[in-house]
Amino acid sequence: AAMYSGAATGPPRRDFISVTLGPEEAVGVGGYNNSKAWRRRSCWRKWKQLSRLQRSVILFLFAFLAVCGVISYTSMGEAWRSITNKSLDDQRTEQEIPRLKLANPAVLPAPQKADANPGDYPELSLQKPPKLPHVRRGPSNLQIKAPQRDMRVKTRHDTMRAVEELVEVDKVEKTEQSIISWRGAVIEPDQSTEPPSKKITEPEKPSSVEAEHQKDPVPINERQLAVIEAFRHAWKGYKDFAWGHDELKPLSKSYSEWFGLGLTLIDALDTMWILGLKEEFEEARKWVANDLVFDKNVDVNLFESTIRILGGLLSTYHLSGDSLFLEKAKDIGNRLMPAFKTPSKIPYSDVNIGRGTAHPPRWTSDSTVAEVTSIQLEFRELSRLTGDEKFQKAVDEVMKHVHTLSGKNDGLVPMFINTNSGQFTHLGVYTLGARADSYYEYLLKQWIQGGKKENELLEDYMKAIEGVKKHLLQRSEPKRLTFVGELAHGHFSAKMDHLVCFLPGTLALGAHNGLAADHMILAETLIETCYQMYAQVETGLSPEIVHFNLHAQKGHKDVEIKPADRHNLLRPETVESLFYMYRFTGDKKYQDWGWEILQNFNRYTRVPTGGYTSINNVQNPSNPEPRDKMESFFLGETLKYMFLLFSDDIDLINLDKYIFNTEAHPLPIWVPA
Ligand code: DMJ
Repeated sequence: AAMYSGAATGPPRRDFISVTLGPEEAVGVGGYNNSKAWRRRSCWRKWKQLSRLQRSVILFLFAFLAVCGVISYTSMGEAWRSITNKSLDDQRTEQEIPRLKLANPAVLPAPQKADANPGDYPELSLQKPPKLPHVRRGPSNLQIKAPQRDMRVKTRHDTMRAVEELVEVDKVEKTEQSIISWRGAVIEPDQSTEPPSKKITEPEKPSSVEAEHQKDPVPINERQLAVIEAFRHAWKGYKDFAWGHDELKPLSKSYSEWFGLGLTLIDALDTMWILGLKEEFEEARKWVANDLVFDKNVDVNLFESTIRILGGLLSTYHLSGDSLFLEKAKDIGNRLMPAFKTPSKIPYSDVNIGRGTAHPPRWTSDSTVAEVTSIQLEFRELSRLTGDEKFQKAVDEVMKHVHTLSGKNDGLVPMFINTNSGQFTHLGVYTLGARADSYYEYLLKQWIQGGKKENELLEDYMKAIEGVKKHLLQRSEPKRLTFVGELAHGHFSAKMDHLVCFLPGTLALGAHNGLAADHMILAETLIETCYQMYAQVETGLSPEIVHFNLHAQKGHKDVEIKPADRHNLLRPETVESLFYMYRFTGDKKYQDWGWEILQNFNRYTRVPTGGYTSINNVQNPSNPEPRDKMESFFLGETLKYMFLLFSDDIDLINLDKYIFNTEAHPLPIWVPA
């Protein structure tokens, strides 16, 4: 800036100093010359033009300013330092907080989720949400917020302390973060995915399930929203008319009791968690905490209560981290143990969980093969979690025994086993349907659960699939659909239960885990058949049992239905297999097929006042004859698999980390891939 510019007012007077500091001023006096030499010469000339007095005054002023500068430097230094530190701290604090927030969801898993505070919860949305820190999926009371931290510091000492704290916080938060797994499934140390023997002594070892990379939540799509709507509708019926009872009777607006243990509620717990139904989960949790009592003089079926209750509680424990569910699981697990006190150690079908006594059905001392061989995933997991080997021992013994039994046909097992002799009975009938189905499923799944080490299980599974190929596969007319029939004393029957439709999913799971590639080809063929069991029927819903036409007949489809078999119980098996097929192939046709099925459930089984009902006649769209019962597996399995089928998030129950029990309750794989 010019202290004075007299260019327009005549010749400059000597009393004034003119200092040219920039090009603008030079331009103002005619032409731009900003060379260093010119400027140096100009300053020197002006200095020489000053009087002696003027020069002395200026020199004095410079000297005075220099002294003042030195004096003030010492006292201002401290102030400067503190200001500088503070502003650095503030900068760091502002940057660090968001960084910490991003690195850590500010929602940390709590050891005792029951006491935790409500936290954030993902909104159901069709839009891609803004990038947010990972938020645990699931009810918020099972989450606790990270404490608020005042990062501002006043002194240097405080600054250092704050830096140390930040490092500590970062460390703690990284540790805490490492125990959050997919979408909020929290694995506590005692949930770690180590086999039983290791778990007991090394509870602190985090599993790779826990260390899973946190990803942005995948938004929920329209079809998933439709599943949520269906679930809510079903839940409304259950809540209004059957709360705390086993099954809803939606038409008579009442309930039925099987074990008197709130079966639907327990079966649905992890579905609510996966669907993100916070309020419903909360309410159900309260019922489990306050009203679920196993000390009851009641006979329960060992298999059904294991897969639905024990399985449901264990998976809910894993997903939520809430120890309430583990406590309840231990309780029911212990109460089921008397079933194994038999001469052969093959368990009885029924147990009185209040009295601690067990017995076979009144008319026989046989148990069903599928029942005694499809309780293993749950009891083994209970041993791993509790450190009490007795559960696993009991069920492993059954498998070992069945492995050695004669009476199999190329790996295919009969349907009954005697609890006294331990031998198969009613020999000669082989099916993949009722009474044998999940034996095959659990061979593969136990092998996967245990880290693919138990060779006898794999051997039995592979043999059995060869047996299926050799004895039970046939093709129908006119569409040449490959189906799984039955063998009775050497005679092939073209009968296939809807239950058999678990098989494509299981075969695909095996192929995914490295088993023969032709298992996948068979899975693709069979799931098409299962879909046709829906598509070829008037309501678009499958009957309980179909018979396939082996010979082409004019006007006949592949699928024939007998009057006694034309009911539909809202079963899950086809949707279950569609889910596996979609996960492993990414072929959208499987989603489309599932979508058709959901729409048909809505069309023919939905009860306006709440709930869904089984129907008696899938062949009559104008009157499907509602049966007035909603099975617990509709909420436990069918809707859960629908939701997962429509999801494109492979981490929403990652199949390399979780294994579903036969009631669709996911349990951790002990040595995940
Ligand atoms: C469920 O309880 C289980 O899926 C079981 O394995 C078979 N039956 C029902 C569903 O159909």
